[in-house]
Amino acid sequence: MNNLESKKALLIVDLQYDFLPGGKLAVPDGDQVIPIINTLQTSFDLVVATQDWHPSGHLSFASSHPDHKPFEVINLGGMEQVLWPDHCIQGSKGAMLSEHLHQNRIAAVFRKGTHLETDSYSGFYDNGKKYTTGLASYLREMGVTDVYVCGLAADYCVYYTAKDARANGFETYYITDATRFIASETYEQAISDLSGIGVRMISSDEL
Ligand code: VGL
Ligand code: ZN
Repeated sequence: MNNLESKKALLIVDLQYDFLPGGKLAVPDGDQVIPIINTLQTSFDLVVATQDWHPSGHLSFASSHPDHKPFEVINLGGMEQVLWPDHCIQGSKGAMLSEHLHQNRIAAVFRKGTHLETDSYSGFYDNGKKYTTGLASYLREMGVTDVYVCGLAADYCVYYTAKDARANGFETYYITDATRFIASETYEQAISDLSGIGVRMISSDEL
C-alpha cells in the first residue's frame, strides 16, 4: 500500500453526538466505529472531517413540514427528501464531534447542510449540487490522490461523500468496518452503487 506517488487522506464523516447512541438521529452501533477510526488516523498523510451543521428550521427536518412525520419522503425543490428528526443544529451539543474521536490530527473540518432549503449528504456539495463546500479543491491543493471514507451514516453521508470523491477523480475507498448504516435496504443499494462506479471496499485491517 506504500505507493510513493500517492497521498492518502482519511475523510471522517459526521462523527457527531446526534448520530451516536442517545442522539437525535442515532445510527445503530455508531459508537463502535470510533476506536477503529482513532487507530486508523495514524496511517494517513492527511485527516479531514465533515460536520453536519443545520440552521434551526432546516427544510430536511420533519418539524418544518407540519403534515409530515420523520422518515417520510417528500418532494423538496424537485428532489426526493427523507424527512429527519431535528439534528445537528448549529452550535448544539448534538452537532459537536464526539469527544471520544481523537481530533489532534484533523487538519480541517468541512461543514455542510448550512443552507436552509437544501440538504447535503455529501461532504462535497449539497444534494442539488448548487453549492460546494470547497472540499474537492482543498484535497487537490493538498496533493491528495486517494480518499478513504469512514464515519456515519454508511447509507447517507458516507455513501454520497464516497460517490462524489470518486466523481472528482480521487481513487476512493470505503472502509466497511469503520461505518454503520441507518437502514439495511439503503445500505445494500449504496454498496452496489459504489461498487459500480469503482469505489473500492476495504476493511481497516487491510490498512
Ligand atoms: C446524515 C441524514 C441527515 C448523515 C445527515 O450524516 O448520514 N443523515 N443528515
Ligand atoms: Zn443532516
